[in-house]
Amino acid sequence: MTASNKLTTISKFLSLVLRHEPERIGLELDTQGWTSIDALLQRAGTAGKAITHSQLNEVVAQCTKQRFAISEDGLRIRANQGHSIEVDLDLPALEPPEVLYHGTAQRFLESILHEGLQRRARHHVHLTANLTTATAVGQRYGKPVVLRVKSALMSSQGHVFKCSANGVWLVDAVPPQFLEPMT
Ligand code: HQG
Repeated sequence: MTASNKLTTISKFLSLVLRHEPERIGLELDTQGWTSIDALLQRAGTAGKAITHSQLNEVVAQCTKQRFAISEDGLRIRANQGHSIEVDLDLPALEPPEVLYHGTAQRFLESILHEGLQRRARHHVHLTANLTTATAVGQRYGKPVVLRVKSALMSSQGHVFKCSANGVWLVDAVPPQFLEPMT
């Protein structure tokens, strides 16, 4: 395995245990999603997925999406967003830009325009201020389509927006009247 493949494998493993299934390796996250780095490395080793401290630091530092954060004291780690398990990231509500984007697959479009955007397995609907990012996100599920979200209007009508440490905009749902497919 190349060094970069190895880091991708570790990154996926970290996403799994820090966002979705910490119990898979007997790990506990606190209410804000943090866990001890020592415990994580030790449990990963026991589970046959040995990770060194420097590999962990490299994954955190090199992740283009900055998926993970290390605490100021350097002892703990958490995922910045994307959880399916219950965590309180304790993010402040923030005024969104006028417009945000959501990338999805063409085949979901009809349902989305009917029901609005729903959070599905995650805690929030994920939006981005960056059109290129939205297209890349949509591509994961098929032929991509990007929806324009009237975020400032939503906010003025009481919808609460938060922004994760890695710049992903989070909202509970987007009703269809705030959505506009881009052509
Ligand atoms: C779709 C990646 C039909 C929604 C990215 C999406 C992101 C509906 C899928 C992060 C629907 C859920 C999240 C409706 C929503 N009818 N389909 N009413 N409402 N959907 O993966 O936003 O690599 O849970 O459009 O960068 O695609 O994990 O959400 O296609 O920030 O770090 O249901 O994942 O980051 O899929 O992606 P997901 P997402 P990471």
